[in-house]
Amino acid sequence: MTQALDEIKIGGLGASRKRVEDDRFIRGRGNYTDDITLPGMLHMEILRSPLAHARIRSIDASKAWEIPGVHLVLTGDMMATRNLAWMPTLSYDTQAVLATDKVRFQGQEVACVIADDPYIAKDACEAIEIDYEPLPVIVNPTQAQADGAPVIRDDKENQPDNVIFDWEVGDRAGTDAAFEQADVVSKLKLHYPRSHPSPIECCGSIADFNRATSKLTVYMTTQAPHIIRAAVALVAELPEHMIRIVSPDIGGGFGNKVPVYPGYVCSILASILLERPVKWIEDKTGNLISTGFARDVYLHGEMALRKDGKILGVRMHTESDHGAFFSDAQPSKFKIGLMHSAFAAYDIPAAHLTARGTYSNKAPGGVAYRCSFRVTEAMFFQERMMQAAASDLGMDQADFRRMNFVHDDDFPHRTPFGFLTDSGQYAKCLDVGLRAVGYEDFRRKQAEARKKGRLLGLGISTMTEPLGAGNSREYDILGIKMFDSAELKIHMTGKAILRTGAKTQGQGHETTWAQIVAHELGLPAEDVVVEEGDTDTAPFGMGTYASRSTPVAGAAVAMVSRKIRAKARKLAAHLLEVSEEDVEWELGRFYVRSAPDRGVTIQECAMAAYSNMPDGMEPGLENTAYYDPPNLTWPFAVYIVTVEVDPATGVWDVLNMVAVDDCGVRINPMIVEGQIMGGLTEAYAMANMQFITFDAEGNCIGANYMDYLLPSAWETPGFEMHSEVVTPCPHHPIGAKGIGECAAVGGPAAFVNAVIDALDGTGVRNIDMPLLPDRVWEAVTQRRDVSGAPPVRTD
Ligand code: MCN
Ligand code: CUN
Repeated sequence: MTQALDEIKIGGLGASRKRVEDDRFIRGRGNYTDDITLPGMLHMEILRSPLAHARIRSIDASKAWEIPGVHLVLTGDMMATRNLAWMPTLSYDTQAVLATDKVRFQGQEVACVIADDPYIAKDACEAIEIDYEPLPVIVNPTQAQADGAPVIRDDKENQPDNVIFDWEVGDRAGTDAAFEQADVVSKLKLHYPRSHPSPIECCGSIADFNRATSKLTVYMTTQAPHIIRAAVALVAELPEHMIRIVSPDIGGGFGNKVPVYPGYVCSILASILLERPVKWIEDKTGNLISTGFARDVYLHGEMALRKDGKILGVRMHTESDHGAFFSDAQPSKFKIGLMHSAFAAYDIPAAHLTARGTYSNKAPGGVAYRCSFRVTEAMFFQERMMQAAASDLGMDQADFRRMNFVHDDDFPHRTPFGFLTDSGQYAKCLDVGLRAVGYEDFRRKQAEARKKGRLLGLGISTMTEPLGAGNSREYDILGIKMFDSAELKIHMTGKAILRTGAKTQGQGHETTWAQIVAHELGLPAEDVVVEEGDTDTAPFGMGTYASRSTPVAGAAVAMVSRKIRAKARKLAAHLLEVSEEDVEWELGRFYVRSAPDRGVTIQECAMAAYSNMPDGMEPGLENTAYYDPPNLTWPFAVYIVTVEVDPATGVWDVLNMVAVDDCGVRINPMIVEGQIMGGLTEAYAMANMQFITFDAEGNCIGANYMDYLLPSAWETPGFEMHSEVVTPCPHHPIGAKGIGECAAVGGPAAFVNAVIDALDGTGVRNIDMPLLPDRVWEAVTQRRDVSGAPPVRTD
């Protein structure tokens, strides 16, 4: 007699519901920061340093002030009078807002002009005269640590050199012992180039300080509005309740919109000084040259192996180039983020990581670009190392991985560096991938092709990613613990509004959160509107990055729905005139256990909450949940690529790419596939074409889309995605794990492994990314490794 709803029909868990936000995006009706115009609004432009390292002898802004339409010129000295010339970074360093003493990278913010329109402001920037005294430039960790190297951060006490940190983790003695027992030691040196998230929308803000109300409203491109509110309150010493941060629609974040940038700070100060709204919209070069870089890491590794293929131990050393300020955006206490999540999927008795970070005359880097805080580097290193080790042992790539995988019944598993993974079916994922790509068959074809001089290759990569920062015990941002929140209000007609502390930048939260509510309450997803990003209305949360939204805010959505259901049950008992214990739940409806025909819908309960509640019950049907996850979620994936390399040109083509992702229960399979496709595209770009480098003077090569290549649909290969392996997260209320970054994390090694596999027998062990044709050609023809960042031509 039950009348259970069809969950897929109401857009619940597992429905490939079309993205509701796309209705406005594809009609050009989105509301991005630059779409917002306020009465009396002024425009700000930033003057950036042309030099990578120079002392500022003087700044003369008098000509800029004289230009009609200019309202304010901000310089470092003026910022200093308000104690705002420098700001704290998320990694407990300081960063210049506007340079006072020196410029430390090309593109650094030196002055700002606020004018009637952006063109006047830009012209006025050019009228500012600055006398620079050039200083020697450092563009990599080797130069940073050379004898007599200039000290970049001479502004800091106790900073005699350019080393930011020396950090280690793991078991040094145990690892040494493992290497003593090894039959084979496999070694590899890698470089992960500097890259940039490069979202379509650049960064920007509109600060609006209203003297009459004392309220500061800032519309801005931030992935974490509440953190910004807290930072403004603490740094600018404004009362927190008088600050409202609004993230409107965001045109892609990918990590670029996590940090606090000087432009935000300057527009806020300008608005306070001028008592007018001030808009700053970064241009593309400003975005590429100064914000949110990722990677830039040198990796050295060694693996201790038994000759039967068992891994006994791993040593890793990383040299990371952080640019002029250590502003890694990450919430752990670990200096090199979650780099030591490496090898979490493999059962390895001992591991040891040493990490050194150095300053250079480059823009601050270390932002996590589609990566849970350097997991991209960790997984790249892991899977390149796995391939090298299997080759050194003469073992099959797949067999070697399978024999070292953590087993399905071995969870929770303590990784060699101390994380606790939650669940997974690693061998099964691998088998699905191998079958899909036709592994045995391909190996045969490869051998035949080789006889004819054709170079085919197959690359395997696996990845497991710690997603969901925090829990609050281990993760915090400047002392604010990591958790998240959801607030659900059911209106009397059974329609609802849901707000969370996360902030979508294209991931589709407006669609998927409603699906969780539908699953928990049986309300049609279309009856639930989702709102995020306004600190005056959304519950406090830590924002969206590290694919933490589903693991944390998504869990809060389930929990708040359950609180609502608990109250609705009391209302149902009242309406049905039975005791609460006699009431049963099925999707969307409570009924009397002994008489299943007698029931009330969740909508009827909602109406009763406002019109017919039992005596003594608080009216209304709304609640808030804060969720502190017990652990990170650990999705797993296998990516397998086949390629053909043209030895005459070094060009390589992807023949096939198979992705097997296990992110636990999928809320919206179509959105999950979109996330994977996007991540694989970025992975392909990184492996194939993308890098940012610097010449000896510190000039940024990659500050425009002629140099920094984005793959279009034309060059991006097709991807075959598999979803048949589902290992629910044991500690998440609906069993979901994060997915937003997995493919970008695990993908690059699959492409590189495939090209290196194609060169098997040539003695080439490594070509560093990007695998540009000239680098591959050089490796093939010279039969040698091609390492480091691509050289810069200065002719
Ligand atoms: N999802 C799902 N089932 C799961 C897991 C996720 O249906 N088991 C859905 C979620 O409901 C959400 C999407 O997939 O709609 C991504 O969820 P999640 O993995 O929780 O990641 P976040 O929402 O926290 O997004 C952050 C992540 C990060 S850190 C980067 S970087 C990145 C990424 O998302 N930036 C993106 N994907 C992006 N996609 C777009 N379009 N734009 C960005 O800026
Ligand atoms: Cu890792 S880039 Mo995302 O965390 O915003």
